[in-house]
Amino acid sequence: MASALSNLSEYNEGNVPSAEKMSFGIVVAEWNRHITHALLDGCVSTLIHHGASEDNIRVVQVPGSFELTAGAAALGAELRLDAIICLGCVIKGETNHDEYINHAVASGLTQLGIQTGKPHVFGLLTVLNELQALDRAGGKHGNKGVEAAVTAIRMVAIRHTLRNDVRKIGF
Ligand code: RBF
Repeated sequence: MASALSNLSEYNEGNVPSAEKMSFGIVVAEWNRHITHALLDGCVSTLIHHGASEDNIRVVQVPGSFELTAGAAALGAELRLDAIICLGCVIKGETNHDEYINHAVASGLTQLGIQTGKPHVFGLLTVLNELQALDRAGGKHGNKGVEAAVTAIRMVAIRHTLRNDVRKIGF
């Protein structure tokens, strides 16, 4: 298993563009709050570490992970944001609820990304138990909120680069 071999949150800082002029929305689920708020802390501190201003980060809380897509759509409709990051934690139980929620969020965020042309980052832990979640929310596998922040910054920078390239070419 790749994630057992490395802590993916130990990224190369030099490869991350400046987030100074970028704006971000973060939608965070309240279910498994002790996990999701650890993701949130990692995410916000990483955005700020890379130059984002607190004024350009808007956080919205939704009841559960299933509501992440609707929360992202509402946030994107109200504010001009460069990227939206969704954070949640779905823990497998005795039933298949986790599969329905996880698939709904994955496909909802994919659709929003395509419809809006803006990055919608999937920061949803889809774990078998609480320990796996803790390992990924500041534990031995790093903090997936940090990785979500880096992904958002990189995707916004890619869009900026593409836009500038197209202008230069003259399309
Ligand atoms: N939301 C989560 O974010 N994480 C969970 O682990 C989680 N487990 C759930 C288990 C069941 C059986 C149900 C019905 C809901 C669960 N939810 C969970 C809440 C879900 O994301 C959503 O908020 C509610 O279903 C209301 O739409």
